[in-house]
Amino acid sequence: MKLSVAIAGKEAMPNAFVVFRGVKESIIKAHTLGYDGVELALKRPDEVSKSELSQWLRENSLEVSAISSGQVFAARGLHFTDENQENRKELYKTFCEFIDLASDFGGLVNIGRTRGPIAGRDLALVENLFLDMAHKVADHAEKRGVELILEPVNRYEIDFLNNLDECSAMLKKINRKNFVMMPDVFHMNIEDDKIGDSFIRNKEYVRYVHFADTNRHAPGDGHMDWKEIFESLSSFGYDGWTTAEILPYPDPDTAAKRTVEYLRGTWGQYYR
Ligand code: LER
Ligand code: MN
Repeated sequence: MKLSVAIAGKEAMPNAFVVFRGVKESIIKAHTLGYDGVELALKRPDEVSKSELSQWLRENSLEVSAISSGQVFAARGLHFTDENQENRKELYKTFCEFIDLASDFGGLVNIGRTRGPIAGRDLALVENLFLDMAHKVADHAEKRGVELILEPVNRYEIDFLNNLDECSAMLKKINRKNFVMMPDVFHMNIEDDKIGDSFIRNKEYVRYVHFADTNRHAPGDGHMDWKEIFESLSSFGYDGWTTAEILPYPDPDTAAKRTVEYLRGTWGQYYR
């Protein structure tokens, strides 16, 4: 498995779930601390220059693990299940540009809270709005060789697609090769039955994983059953990214350092 950390630009909202801010500084820190990659949480596709990003990654022997889109929802209010046509156009344009960026960096674009809420509407209507946009972005992603990773998110953040089973059912309906899943163990701890069983039941779609402890602090700082997580993931040969998407507690440097020490230390056998 490979280890990554969630980062954002300097202008990211205070509530962005990232450890470091400022893309260049974050890349240097991630490399110094011993990460293999960074996940870029972007509000807008033009927040980073492609040439600078390549240079910083090259200088620090780091990869982009994925582009994440939570800030598109949190900061700009755009989402897949919006009925407003102007907003849908803006969301589609943003996703196409994220996909273009991912075709050079990492090849994966996340859909977390950007799926949008049900918000009291008829579920069939919401699903149709979601499926319509899902196919449009999947068409563009297919041309660019990019995969879309749908993330189950807990009920306190959004009321649509909360656990892995619900997400798999949606992915079956979408039925596109490049539409897969990004489980986040923080959300799974709230929504799924047994984390290990749920990973195994839904293994065909598991493409990328977010790591945090039960309190959303660094792995090892809560009461998550990491043995169950590593054993279930490795039981089906998962060898992809594990990205720390944690609160910067007690401060960003300590949280990022503790993550590396715990995962590469206690669970080092999975990171070779
Ligand atoms: C939000 O809680 C989260 O986990 C993000 O990765 C998705 O927007
Ligand atoms: Mn997440």
